[in-house]
Amino acid sequence: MAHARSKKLFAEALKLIPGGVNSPVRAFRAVGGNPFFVSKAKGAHLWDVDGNQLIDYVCTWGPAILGHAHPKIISAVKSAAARGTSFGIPNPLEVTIARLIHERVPAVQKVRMTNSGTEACMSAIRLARGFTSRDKIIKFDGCYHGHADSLLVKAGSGALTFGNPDSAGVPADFAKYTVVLPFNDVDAVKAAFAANQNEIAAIIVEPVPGNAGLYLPRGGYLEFLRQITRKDGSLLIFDEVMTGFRLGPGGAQERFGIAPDLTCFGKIIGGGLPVGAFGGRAAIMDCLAPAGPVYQAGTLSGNPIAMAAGIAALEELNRHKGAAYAKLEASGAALETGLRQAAKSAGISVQLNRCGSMFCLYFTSHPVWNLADALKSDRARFKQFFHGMLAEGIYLAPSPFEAGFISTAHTAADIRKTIEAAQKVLRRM
Ligand code: HOZ
Repeated sequence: MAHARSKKLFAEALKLIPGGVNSPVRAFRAVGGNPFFVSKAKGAHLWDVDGNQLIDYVCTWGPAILGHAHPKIISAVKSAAARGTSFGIPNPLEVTIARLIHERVPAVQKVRMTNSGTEACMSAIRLARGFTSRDKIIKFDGCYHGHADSLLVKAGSGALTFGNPDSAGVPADFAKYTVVLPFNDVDAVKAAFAANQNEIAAIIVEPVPGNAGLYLPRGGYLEFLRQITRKDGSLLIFDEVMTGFRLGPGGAQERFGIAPDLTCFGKIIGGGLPVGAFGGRAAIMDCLAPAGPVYQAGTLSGNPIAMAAGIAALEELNRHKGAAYAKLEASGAALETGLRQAAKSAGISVQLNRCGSMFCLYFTSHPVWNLADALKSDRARFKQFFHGMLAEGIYLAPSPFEAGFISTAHTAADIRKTIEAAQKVLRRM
């Protein structure tokens, strides 16, 4: 594969942009080498500036669930843009998207749009604190809820990959209100509530954590979080930035049958444009300004182009009575089976964790249920696998601590090609 153009662009980017990228994991530091620069994307495929074509399992870190440049989204964006790019005063599309979200996720009675998942989680935390008049929050190690100060404590994603799960620049006085616990550990949560009685404003959790690879909640764990928060008078916040509208029309909360008090969204609801949202019980949401005392705002929040893209994505996903989700599930299952078999026949121990169209391949013989398990996986092997797959035209997330995403545009042939590439690469390892 030729890489000269990407290499040249990255050298220039390094002079002008910190680390050469606008979001850390894109720099390939977890796997070594230079990132490639994309010139266009269509369906399940990317083309880099050197003309290489890749099957894409990053899907812009989740939003491209319908594949890249979906015609319905492109046409919605074009016609919205022709009517104006931003108004700073309500537009009808904000009401449409709020209704669509509420219809698919009934626990979200009211919703406020933001510009990113980070903003959504940051604002949901402030709201939980304002509503409960309590300061502390519980989060789980390896979970990543964006880069707001109180959430960058034992965080996943790039923070974990680059060895700074506790970021510099976060005052200890802010971090002290964040109680960090291992995921899937019931006793740790019970002990934290016992030690902080009437002090916990909320638990924030990715119901299926996807920022330290991917691991699933053990049976009954999410139910337990629901019960203990309800009993204590604290709130349960689901960060569904990745899982929302992906693990089913109603996200992880529908899949696992849990109604959280607040939910954070991002990624898919913007159809590939910068959008986040948080919503939940009306009584809580009405504490937000201007209805209540908790302040939150944004010039570009509810932006008409972003709303049009999000509406098109949500409507398209729900056409044909759930066929999109059935296809995502089938593609996920086929990829899972193929990758497992490829590893087995190469004699390599792996854990293939999958939930619907999200997956992760850890190089370890031990099951992965939390961050400590994930950290025991073999990162050198992952690097080898990543680069081997890239050379075969398959783009996986450039870190052992990120989830892979499948879109409805991935065909059976794409999945087959991916499995064949994995067979070849794993045999050589
Ligand atoms: N936080 C995102 C992955 N979990 C990465 C976003 C990006 O680098 O584009």
